[in-house]
Parts: sequence; structure tokens; C-alpha cells
Amino acid sequence: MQIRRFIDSHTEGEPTRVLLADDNAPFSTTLPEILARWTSDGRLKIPPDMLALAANPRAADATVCALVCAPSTRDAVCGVLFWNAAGALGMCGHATIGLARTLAWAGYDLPRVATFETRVGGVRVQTLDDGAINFTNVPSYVHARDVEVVLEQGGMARGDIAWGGNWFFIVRHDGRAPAGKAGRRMRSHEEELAYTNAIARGIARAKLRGGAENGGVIDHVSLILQPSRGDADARNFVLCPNGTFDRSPCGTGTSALLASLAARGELAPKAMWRQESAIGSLFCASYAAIEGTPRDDADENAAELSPRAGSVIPSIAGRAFIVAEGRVVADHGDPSRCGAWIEEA
Ligand code: PYC
Repeated sequence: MQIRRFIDSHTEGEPTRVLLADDNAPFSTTLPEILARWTSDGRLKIPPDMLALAANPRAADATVCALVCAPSTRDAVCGVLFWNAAGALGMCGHATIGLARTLAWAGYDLPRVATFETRVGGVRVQTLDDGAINFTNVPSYVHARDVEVVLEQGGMARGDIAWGGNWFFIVRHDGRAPAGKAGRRMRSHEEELAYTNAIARGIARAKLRGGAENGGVIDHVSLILQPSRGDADARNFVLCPNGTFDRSPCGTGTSALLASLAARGELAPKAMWRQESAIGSLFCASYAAIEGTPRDDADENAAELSPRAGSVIPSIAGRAFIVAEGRVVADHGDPSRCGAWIEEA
């Protein structure tokens, strides 16, 4: 599979690189075929030359790639696989918004409500009258509440483990909950990176896992803080698996938070939640409650069976802007063509 074209955008500050074949066309391979080709020993591994398209020196640290391919389901207009420099993501909310904006910009005539097939389920996108793009995410739910993680510097962080298309450990510092805990504003990006990285190391030491989806790997940490904007309900700082933080309010992270707020009775179905990001941008979000069924997460097929009881369907809107388009060049003499700097012997 040869990536030929890319179109770069950002969604509320977070970069997306959409990868296409010649003539800005989706790849003809289906998403399940790509996943099968790139999976070995039960693990999905994005090939190094593909990972390199999301990494320095070809891309900004925070970049998420979105490879557009043929769908395998009748309702979807395309399939999409997301990854960042650290590897595959389950879903990616900001990149879903970026992809919808990109396809429209590239001349695709999308239906009013279009479905994208992702590796964790179908997501629906719709362009709103004000130009913002809304996506309806996969069912999101809380796996465990009030889990304590010991920090190496002393003390502990308490959080909910929740699924929103990726697994999140959500630590509340917004002053709303858990009851009685004082809230605080965001500190510098460096300080919050150090804090969230310490939490991520604590999660790894304690071998914490989520439910059946995506192998249960908790690879995102989300701090929920007091907002700096008067029109926001809370601000977040989300550590991503590539070691950087999400500049947007994080679509999957906001979805996981909505599931947590719903589980705690803090937000009613259809009520608006305005999520501010680490850089001050905004997503508008709400959720619909669904029935779901109790299930056994030890069953390896559990994620495919039906949504878990207590799941919500998040709906999230934000704006995306195109910033560049180009042709991928693979120079075989380039020591960094696969990301790392490797001189041939
Ligand atoms: O918007 O879901 C998101 C996301 C995940 C990682 C970076 N952005």
C-alpha cells in the first residue's frame, strides 16, 4: 500500500493528516483487510513507514493520521484507520471531524449524515449550519469508578476508567465531583504533562485494564479542570499515548467523560456540556442514554456482542480547518524515512 497524497487540517488546534491514494481517492482495500494485513501475534502494528507520517521530522508531535479506505459495511461511506506516532488508536474524535471537513474540501459529496467505519464501530458525521461538524460516537461507558493510582512522588490520583473509543483514566479536579474535593485551574503544559505521565506510570505499575474493547489498554489520561472560559463547563488536559497532549478537547476523551458524568447522575441526557481544551478551544457535547446489556468482559468477544449496560451515545461538535495538501515523497536514502534515525551500515 503506497500512500501518495495527504491533506492536513486541524480540529480546534489538534492536527489531522488524512492519507489518500492517487487523485485524493480512498484506498480500494477494505478496513478489515488492512487490519488483517497489519496484525501479527494478535497485535495490530502500524508499519514503521506509515507511523513515520505522524512523527517528526514529517509531522508535528500531536499529529493523528487517518488512512481512508473502502468500507466493509453497507451503511458506511468509507473506512478509516487512525494512528499517532505511538501506534493505532481505537477511534479519534478530532480526526473524525478533520476527515469530514477534508472529504468535503476535496470535493466528496457526502450524504447529509455520513457514516465512517472505524475499527471500534461506526461513527456518524454531519455538517451543521454554522460550519461546525458533529459526530455521533460509538457507545461509551464507565468500566470502574474511583480507582486509586499510587504516584511515585507520593500520594495518589483517584479516577474513573471509561471507554469513549479509546480507554481513559479520568481524574477530576473541576471542583464539581467527587463531592468536597477542591477544584483547580490548569497549570503549565509542562507541569500537567509531568503529572499525567506520573499517573500513566502508576496505571502501568498497577497493571490496570479497561473492559473488552481494544484489549483494555488504558493509554490516555484525562485531567478535568476548572474552565478558563466563561462559556465552558470544564477544561481538560489529555495525555495521549505518543507522550504529547491533545490540543483539542479530545473527542474520545469527552465521550468517556460524558459516560462518567451520566453514570454519576451529574449530566442529564441531551443536556449540553461545553468542553474546553488545554489551549482554550471548545467542543459542544451531549449524550443519549441507551439500554445496553450486562456482559462478561472476560469473554474475548464481549466488545462485539452489544453495548454494555449504562452506555451512552455521545454527540460532539467542533470546527476543522484545512492547512495544507501534498504528495508523500519516500527517499530511500533518507535515514529517517521510517521515523527513527537509522543510518545504513
Ligand atoms: O479527539 O479523540 C480524539 C483524540 C484522541 C487522541 C487525540 N485526539
